[in-house]
Amino acid sequence: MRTFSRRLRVVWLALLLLTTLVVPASLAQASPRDAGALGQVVPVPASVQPDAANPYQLSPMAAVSFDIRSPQARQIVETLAGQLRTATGYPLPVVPATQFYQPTGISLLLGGVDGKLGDEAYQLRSSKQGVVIKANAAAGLFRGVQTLKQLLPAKALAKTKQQGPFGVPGGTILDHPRYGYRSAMLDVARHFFTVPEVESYIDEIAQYKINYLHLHLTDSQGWRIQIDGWPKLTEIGGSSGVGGERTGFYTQADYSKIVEYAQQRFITVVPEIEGPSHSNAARSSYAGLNCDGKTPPLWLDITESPNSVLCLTNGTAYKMMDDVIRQLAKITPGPYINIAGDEVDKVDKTQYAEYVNKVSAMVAKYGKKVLGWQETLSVLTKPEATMGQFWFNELNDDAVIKAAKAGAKVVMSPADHAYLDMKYDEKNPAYPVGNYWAGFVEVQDSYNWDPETQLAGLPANAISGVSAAMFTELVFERKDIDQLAFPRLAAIGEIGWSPKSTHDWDSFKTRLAAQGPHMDVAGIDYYRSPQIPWPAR
Ligand code: TNX
Repeated sequence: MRTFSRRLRVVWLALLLLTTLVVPASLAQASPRDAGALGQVVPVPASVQPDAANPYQLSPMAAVSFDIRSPQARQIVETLAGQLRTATGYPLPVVPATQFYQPTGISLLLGGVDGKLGDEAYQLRSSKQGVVIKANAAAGLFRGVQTLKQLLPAKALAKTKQQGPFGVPGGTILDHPRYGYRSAMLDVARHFFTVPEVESYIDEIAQYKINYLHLHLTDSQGWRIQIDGWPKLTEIGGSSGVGGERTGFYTQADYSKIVEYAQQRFITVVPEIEGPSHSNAARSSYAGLNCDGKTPPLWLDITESPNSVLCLTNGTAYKMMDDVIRQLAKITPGPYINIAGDEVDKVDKTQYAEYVNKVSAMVAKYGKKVLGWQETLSVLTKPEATMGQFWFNELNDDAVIKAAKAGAKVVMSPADHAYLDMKYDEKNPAYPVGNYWAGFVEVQDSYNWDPETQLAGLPANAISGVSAAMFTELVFERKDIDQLAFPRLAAIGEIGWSPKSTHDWDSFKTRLAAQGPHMDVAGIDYYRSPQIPWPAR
């Protein structure tokens, strides 16, 4: 990253002083047309007060400044400045600012936002003098910068030099999330995705204010995280994948790299370990995980394996899970560990309840909170300590509602709206990519639902958020992830972030269309759904 030497900074300050006196007014103005409209943002902000007569135009003299008290704010502006320098060709020095003094340009400051709105809330004020983003914490500054990037013309973020002007519409945005948990789930078990592939997905989801990355690390087709003391889990269990393709695993150092990369984008990683079902890969690795003491062959099919369920009577599975949870807890700074527990028709009911409660206790013992799929909510002895991820109606509705009334939290990811691995329609994406067991899910289907009404009787205050889930049985390449996630992830992101009162398909599709060029410059290979009035390329 470019740093700004002290001498250059002095020269620049002198220049700035000079130009504020002599730059003609015409250079400091953007026409509202160039500036676009405040509020053409996804997710739509909680409140927008346009001041069309007062747009900002990024100038060659602009500085990008950070609250002198916040090293994280500095990191955020360094990244932003780096992204804007390429296309604009402006020097955009990174300099400190205080509440009392901000150099002309873009400033990130702590404070000045109602503390009750939380760490992710921010205020963005844009005027001829500059853009000032304020927040209670660095997380809010980061979210505000995502909004700013959407308000700038896409070309300002291009990877080659562009002609200005680079305008930002004038006015004030005050924004904060509806839900504190807005996740993207990525299944790296069915098909493995490398650290750089996951990192590029993190960059993409961050643009839509997603704040959790849920990694589905194990399943019948593969075990993807190295566990000390259990080397065969990755040697054998990591050597498979659907169709024998995309095999591999993360060392704990790789995993930490992902965690850190996500953290820098204010995204928290939630690791998920499948069990007691979906466990063929583990069973193939260790004989002790099988009640007959024999390892079944690796499972490469897209369907669930006939040998999916761990043996729960000889103690080995619990010994392994204790090691797995302890080690994961150590390398996971976020609060949650996901213990899965889904699709357990073949599991003895008593053994299932014992598994869920024992593994939940391990998670608590190692200082983390329990997340699991909705099935776990049927058998929990401590629902108040748990968050269940809802994925399908009419599975165990009454149990989900009962657990929620007893204090469990619920994350909503209904498959017919929020499963990103579903196809948009019969032809898209083209065969063999994408599933359709929950039906085809066009962009409008992913947008038109509400977490509060998805499951009748679920208390609204039990809902902690939403998750856009990408299972990968039928997702083969990195570009397939883009095609499936975009633009539907933006729809789920908006449902999780924006106030319910702003929910409106016509507004969403117009705002989403305006973001098409931004996705193009970000290199997102999105699906050009015919439902969205995309501008021509
Ligand atoms: C259902 S969602 C599953 C996954 C599959 C997915 C495919 C859930 C808890 N179980 O095992 O991969 O559908 O869309």
